[in-house]
Amino acid sequence: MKDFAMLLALTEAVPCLDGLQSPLEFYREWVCPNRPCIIQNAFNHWPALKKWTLAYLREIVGSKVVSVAVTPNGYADAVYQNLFVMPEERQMPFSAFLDIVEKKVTSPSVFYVQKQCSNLTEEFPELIGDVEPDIQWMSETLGKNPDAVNFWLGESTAVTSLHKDHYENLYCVISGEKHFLLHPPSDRPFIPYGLYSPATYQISEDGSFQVVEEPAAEKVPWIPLDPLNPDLERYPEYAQTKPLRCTVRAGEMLYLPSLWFHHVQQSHGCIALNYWYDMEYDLKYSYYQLLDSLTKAVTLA
Ligand SMILES: O=C(O)CCC(=O)C(=O)O
Repeated sequence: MKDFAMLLALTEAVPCLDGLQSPLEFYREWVCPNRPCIIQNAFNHWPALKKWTLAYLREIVGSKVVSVAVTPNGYADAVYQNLFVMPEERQMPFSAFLDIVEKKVTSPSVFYVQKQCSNLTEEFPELIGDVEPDIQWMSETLGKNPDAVNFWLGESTAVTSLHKDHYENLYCVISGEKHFLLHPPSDRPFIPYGLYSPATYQISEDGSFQVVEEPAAEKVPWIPLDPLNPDLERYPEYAQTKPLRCTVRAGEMLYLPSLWFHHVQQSHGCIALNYWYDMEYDLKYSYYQLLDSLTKAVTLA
């Protein structure tokens, strides 16, 4: 009899494929069972792999004013002082951002281009020709186009806190590497959530940051736990989990299934793109909702 983890087809490591499968095979082996994998040689044909150096980006989009997430500590969208704190969204020329990444200019703050509003198509349309507006085999696998194509470039101190999304995510690293810490949706009972008032970092004239609360705004459900340094006295249930860790290197693509919890770090100046395809709100989603409700009922009891 297979145990629970086997039934969920989980393994100790994230499996690696050395090339593409047919859409049907990919659907059967990965999307339907909700299993992550790393795919090599999936986008060797993209000119971006050779072209996208910081110097090239400076030449093509350096003069554009873009949105950059700025924080004092590298954590944008994370729980801090019992608030859900979002970054200062600074509008700045991309070249000024690159000066910071290339350490031509020093700043005590942490800068990350990470706006998840399809910023590749919205803010950097000049770069689309070096990649693709969708991943054709995935669009065929899922029968839809991506909702967003996001461009990520930032400092090694920028961290994405543990969270999950309702997207089938194809995460492509163009240069550098990304370090993912993953939990399957079935770990939900062991992952703490709280409801936090939203706030944003705002920089003062003396360069220090203030956390400014938005009192009228709706509270945000978020995970207060840092999986790199979990407070097991406060959240003892988390000790029952076994996170999967993987590094996605330049030229590799991570298939991160919907509802998987992820925490992300990166090498300095890592350039990446991801394609977010909305998940199917099917039985898998309903089961997750059920698990979420049962967890809340037990936690509140
Ligand atoms: O690359 C990152 O920092 C975060 C990526 C992420 O959260 C996502 O792709 O959903």
